[in-house]
Amino acid sequence: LSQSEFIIHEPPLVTDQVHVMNPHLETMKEDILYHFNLGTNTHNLPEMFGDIKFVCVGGSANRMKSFAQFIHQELALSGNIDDITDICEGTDRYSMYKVGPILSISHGMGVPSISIMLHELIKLLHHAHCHNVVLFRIGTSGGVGLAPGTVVVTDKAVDCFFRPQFDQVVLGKVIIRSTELDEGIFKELLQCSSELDNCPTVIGNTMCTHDFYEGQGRLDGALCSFTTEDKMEYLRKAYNTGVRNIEMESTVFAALCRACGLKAAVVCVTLLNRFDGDQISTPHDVLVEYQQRPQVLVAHLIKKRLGLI
Ligand code: R2B
Ligand code: URA
Repeated sequence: LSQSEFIIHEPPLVTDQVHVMNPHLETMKEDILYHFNLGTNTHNLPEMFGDIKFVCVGGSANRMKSFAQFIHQELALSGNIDDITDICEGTDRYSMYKVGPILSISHGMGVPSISIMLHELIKLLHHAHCHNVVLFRIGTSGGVGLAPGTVVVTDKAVDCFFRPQFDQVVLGKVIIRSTELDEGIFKELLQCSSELDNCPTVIGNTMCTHDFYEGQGRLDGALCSFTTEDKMEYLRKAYNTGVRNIEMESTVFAALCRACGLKAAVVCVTLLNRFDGDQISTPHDVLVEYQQRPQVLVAHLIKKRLGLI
């Protein structure tokens, strides 16, 4: 590609507003958020979502339901956790739960899936006139040189070449967007982790790939074109540039939030140390406990921000 095919996208300054960066939206009489089964003419979005201050997203629908139930208990809200229902039950693409000022949404696996969800989520927050919203991705990852169960709070989300950018092809041209995250929030999360038992946490770079197997240098996929030594060399290179975990959504999450002026953080637990293997062979109950760690950490920050502790 020639230089002229690269466009560097500059984001707005972070303010308390949600910036949808699309002039065409203003001319539309109705906006249908198809994958949420919500729309501006069929739902009163300001009434349904106007008070949202925190949005937590994660891959699995069940985990995001558990998070909604967990945060309901943590905030000691009235009502029964069994009454927390899926706002997107009209579609099985994503699940969405609202608990007080918190929205919990699933995004599926990989960049295309979370990207579709984020476009509709950011428009939803805009249509609902939300302000001062913070987004968290709470997820799982493969660790690079860390004990399994360590929580990584992302400093920079990097691509598979260790660059802090997300490349989007638009009309045959590559748009490059920065994936830098809010330093204030990741430092606040690290402080929160020091106030918790059983939540070992580090700040590090998170590498986002477009595949779980070959794309993450695994030797156990249906295809593999490299040696064990090639894998180890790539992981060592990643480690030396500051990468501490690998997952599949952080770059587009960071880039879209930043481009729309939203503060965001990525908090992922490591399920294994990739220097020691590729298969996830940890017992199920241990994995369940690991996956609660990002939830506990983010819940702690939310409770502090709401003045509950
Ligand atoms: C972490 O875990 C999933 C793959 O197992 C993927 O969504 C990710 O980012
Ligand atoms: N999720 C990933 O993307 N990679 C891992 O190794 C584990 C979870």
